[in-house]
Amino acid sequence: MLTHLPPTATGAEIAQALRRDGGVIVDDLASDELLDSFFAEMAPWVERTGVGSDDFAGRNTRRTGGLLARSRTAQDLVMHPTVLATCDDFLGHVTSYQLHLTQIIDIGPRSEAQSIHRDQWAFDFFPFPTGYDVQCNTIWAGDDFTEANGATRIVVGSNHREDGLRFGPEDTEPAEMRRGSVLFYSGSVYHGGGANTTDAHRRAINITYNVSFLRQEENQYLSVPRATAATFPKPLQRLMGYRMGAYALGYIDDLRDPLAVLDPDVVDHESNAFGTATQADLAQAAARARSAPES
Ligand SMILES: O=C(O)CCC(=O)C(=O)O
Ligand SMILES: [Fe+2]
Repeated sequence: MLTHLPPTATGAEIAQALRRDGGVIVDDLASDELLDSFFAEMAPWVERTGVGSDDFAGRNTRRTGGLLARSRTAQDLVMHPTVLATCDDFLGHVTSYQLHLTQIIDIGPRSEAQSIHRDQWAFDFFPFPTGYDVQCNTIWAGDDFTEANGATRIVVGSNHREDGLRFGPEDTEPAEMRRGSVLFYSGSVYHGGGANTTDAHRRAINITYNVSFLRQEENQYLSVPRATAATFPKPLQRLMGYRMGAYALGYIDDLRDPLAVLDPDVVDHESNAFGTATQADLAQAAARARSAPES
């Protein structure tokens, strides 16, 4: 059974449930007002989005991305303190994490279920060790999620299973939740969008985060015009990927911090472990990564 936690749950509590089950619901974390203004800002973009071109994307499902470029309110979801506290804990075994993708998933009336998968298969099916998580994902319910309208289906606990498995709907549980609640799920848990057997749309907001040493699924540097990104708060710019991943990943020209392209006054770059790391620090980091698994 999927656990439900109250909106007051801490990042540590959410991450603990996530490590155990691969998915957990936090109820009522976003207000109706926030969601109303988000969907109003996004409406023109959703309207002109076409349906998916294959079964996985959903032939009756519209996926509208670029949320940060298109909606001011999206920042409140992307940077929600409870979400970031959960990512801080769940991905605490790496130097930094980043925004992976932002997307409204609107499953149209009378849609087939999506096949059950792991989101981390996006990384060219690399078989990450069981227990070594590279993603912390959210699906916000933009409408009440019910089994009938296509609530995301989860194979609870499958984050501990081997890679490459196939599951049917009978192995899954629907993440039923009210509008404004959010499903946290790992990149390693088997899941999929449910079949929508109703005449209404099922809207979700999928916002995911991944370790900075892997590539982003939605390219934030190109999805959000640079002039727009330059107006964002620094922590959001960092989260979008204007930062070094680990010691040297993503620097510009003369080893400069990539944030300098948005703000020429930035000269410092975030300190990160390896510049000054001793052998003992490195051994400790390696041990942390190895023990992240089932701890
Ligand atoms: O729409 C959903 O509920 C889940 C979608 C999903 O898992 C995906 O597209 O990777
Ligand atoms: Fe997925």
